[in-house]
Amino acid sequence: MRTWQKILAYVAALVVVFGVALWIGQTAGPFDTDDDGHDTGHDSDSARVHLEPADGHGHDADYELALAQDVVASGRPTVAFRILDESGDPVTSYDVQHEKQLHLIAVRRDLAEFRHVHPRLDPGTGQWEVPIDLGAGSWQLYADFAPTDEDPTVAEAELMVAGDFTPEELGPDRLTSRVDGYEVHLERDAATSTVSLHVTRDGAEVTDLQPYLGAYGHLVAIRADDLAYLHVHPEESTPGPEIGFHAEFEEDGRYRLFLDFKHGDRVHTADFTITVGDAGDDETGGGDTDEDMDEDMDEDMGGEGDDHGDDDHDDGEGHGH
Ligand SMILES: [Cu+2]
Repeated sequence: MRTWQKILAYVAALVVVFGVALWIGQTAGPFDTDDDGHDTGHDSDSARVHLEPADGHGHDADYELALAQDVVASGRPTVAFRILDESGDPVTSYDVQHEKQLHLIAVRRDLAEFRHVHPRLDPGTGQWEVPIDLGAGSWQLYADFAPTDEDPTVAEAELMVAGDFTPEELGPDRLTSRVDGYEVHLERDAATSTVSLHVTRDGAEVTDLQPYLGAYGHLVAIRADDLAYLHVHPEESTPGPEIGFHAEFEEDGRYRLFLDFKHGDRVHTADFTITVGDAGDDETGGGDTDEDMDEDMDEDMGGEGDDHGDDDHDDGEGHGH
């Protein structure tokens, strides 16, 4: 009996270890090593995902997010990179969008963790740098920027943060997020391509949201299948309790959404999980049938506001001097 149990436990442990190894193998593509100007034939390019912005910008030139280091230590590493144009030259001049020259989103590839920071540019070299609180794991970086007089675009790279970690399941759809004492409820109207978020605190509607980067909220959507990054544009809105966005989910699938909003002089991040397409009833159900699916999975989001506080309140305008 005991031997039988031991064997079972051993097999179960093997499955867990193998499962984690498999997950890492799937998500950790080949590193995109510096190749001294050789600008074609990257194996990792095929794994990169470019999703066109929802507002009809044409195809963008391909820009590369070239990390100074593909692997960093966990904690608060400084992430350094350059944006390279099609000829491999660093981009040194950017247009300001939402009050910054470049927005850097870091999402752990199981979509459990999210950071939104504003690196500093050395305009002489085109090098961007920013310290980010990063735990161990594989992270997808999205640089959202517009080279001067060019269309806005997004360049991506994978960053490995050394150490042990356990990937989390995406879990069921979750349209209510609790963070820092706030409760934020998401509704999506597929017919009008709108997403609206309703913010309350202690049961009372929040009506004095503070502008953050020129809007009352910023929403990022990442598709779980391929980590595609979806541009979401804020609509004119009041300072709460509703924040409206225009979001066209052109591809079906499961998405994680991250909302940054500012209140009480702090930036808070709420997160949501939705299903777009026939796997869910959101096309017809109006997105209001989910209260029973809420879970307390968002408790662990509490610490993330600190990251925003560090990075967004003291980093100036994101450029050198
Ligand atoms: Cu930003």
